[in-house]
Amino acid sequence: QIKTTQHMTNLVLFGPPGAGKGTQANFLKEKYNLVHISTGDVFRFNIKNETALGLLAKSFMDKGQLVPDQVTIDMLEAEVEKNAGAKGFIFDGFPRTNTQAKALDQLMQRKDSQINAMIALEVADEVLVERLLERGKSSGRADDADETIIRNRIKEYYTKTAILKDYYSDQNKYFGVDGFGSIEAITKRLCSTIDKL
Ligand code: B4P
Repeated sequence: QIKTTQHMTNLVLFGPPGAGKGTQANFLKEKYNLVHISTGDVFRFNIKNETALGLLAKSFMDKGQLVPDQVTIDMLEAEVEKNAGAKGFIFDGFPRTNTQAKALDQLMQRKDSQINAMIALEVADEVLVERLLERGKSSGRADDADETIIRNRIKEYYTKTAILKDYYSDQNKYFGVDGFGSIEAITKRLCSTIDKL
């Protein structure tokens, strides 16, 4: 039996809250013909539709905390299964913990595939706060509405998520990209990094 899934390209788009993961993933998915899965977007869709998952996720997200691992992993796996024929994926906002990274590796293995690279957007904290407060003026997102919650999200990133740099560096899969500047300039930097892979 021919296994086509081994030709998939799977990227993790990484970075602190407000680094521009969602913004950039929208360009990259078109250019590279990949399925974009944003865990934040899936949670927000569930919140809007008042599902049980949404209700649970909201109680964490509104405080700027991470949603528990198992809930997030189950949701991510379901999203990947929904797109079984994909040429590959851009994971945006996942993984955010070591447990999630291991679960993602196992999931990719089950598909005879792997994560090819983690592309990290590097942006200074003060720029993140500024961007999220700006978005908060119109987004209606409770987690963008107040500086204390935004700083809590950044703190969660440093305590639970930033360590994933080592996880992917150890496998020679970590690529840092300067995430400061215009959206177009950052897209160009990302594409030149991806094209070299
Ligand atoms: P996410 O939805 O992932 O949100 P984010 O961290 O705000 O995202 P992002 O980096 O994508 O920023 P964006 O492009 O929008 O997570 C929200 C919450 O969901 C988390 O706090 C957590 O509670 C929960 N969650 C999600 N995934 C989880 C997981 N795996 N495990 C547990 N919990 C999870 O950009 C931000 C703003 O900056 C936008 O307004 C944008 O227009 C602007 N911007 C972008 N690039 C810019 C640039 N170059 N210059 C100026 N502004 C720019």
